[in-house]
Amino acid sequence: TKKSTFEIQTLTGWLLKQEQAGVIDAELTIVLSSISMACKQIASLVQRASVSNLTGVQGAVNIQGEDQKKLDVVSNEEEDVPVAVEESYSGNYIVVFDPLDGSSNIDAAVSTGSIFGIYSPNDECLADVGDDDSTRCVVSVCQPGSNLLASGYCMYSSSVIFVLTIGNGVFAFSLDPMYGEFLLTQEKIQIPKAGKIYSFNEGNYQLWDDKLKKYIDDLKDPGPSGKPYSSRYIGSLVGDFHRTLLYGGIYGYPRDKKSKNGKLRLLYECAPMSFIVEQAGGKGSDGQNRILDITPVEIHQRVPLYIGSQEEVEKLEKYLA
Ligand code: P6P
Repeated sequence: TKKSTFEIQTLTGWLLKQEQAGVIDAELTIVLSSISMACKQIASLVQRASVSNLTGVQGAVNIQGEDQKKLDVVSNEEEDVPVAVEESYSGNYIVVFDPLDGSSNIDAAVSTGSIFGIYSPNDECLADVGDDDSTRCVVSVCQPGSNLLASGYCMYSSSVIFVLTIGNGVFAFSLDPMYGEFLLTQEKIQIPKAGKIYSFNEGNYQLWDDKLKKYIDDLKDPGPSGKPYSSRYIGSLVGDFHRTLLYGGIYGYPRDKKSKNGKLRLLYECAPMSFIVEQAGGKGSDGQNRILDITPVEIHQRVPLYIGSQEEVEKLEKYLA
């Protein structure tokens, strides 16, 4: 039966319910509300990019030497967001985030997304993060993804969808532009145990190791059913992951001869997505190890990522063993 508007829960209402139930505390409620507000602002910027001349490159490059899009810079406003500094850190939570993942898609209006993860501070300092930040010790993110208290993403696509887990299942909230509110649209999402969709950038095929090539070749074998796997790849982790979460299958960004640890970042891409997928009954692996068991030793550490339906990830792991 169709719910009346009054029954439909807003994200704000849902968070307050979780707080009343003692699942999260007031501070985490505020942190999550702030993140959802930031995502609404990024959604507005992304959807108006072409008309507000915010497409194209900013002209600078990021810490990895990649061209920064204008929207990368705007979405990641750091001036007014103090980097947590050990001596003055006072909050109880650390937020790691990728403000606009897949931003190379912006100019073609293809899905992009923001990814975040929330930890309690660890008592260790990760490391000096570089000369210009030598006075700052980035407060403890050197902990495995299994310590995540919450993680989520906001996908900017044909609709704007905020997907969140606080450790009791995966929930999706769709932005209703009429109210400017995220409304609960899916509860306790479960990823299909298997799915015949694989999402890899096969342009790198020649750079992959032979075991992986064999895996991909076998997915294309029609087999007794006469139906091979389908390939779907939009070059945006959030969009490719969201489709995998709902339809099943596997997304992979392998290591290759060019990039010995693959391309994706453990801390603010692979671990948050792996927390979500495990909460939905799926798996996140680097090909051998559970992503959530890996402790980062460097903030921008890359790891290979294979994530999706349990049976599909386990099948991949067998090929790579
Ligand atoms: P490639 C976007 O740059 C990103 O970080 C992910 O969102 C996406 O899945 C991947 O890289 C695309 O990388 O090498 O296939 O263009």
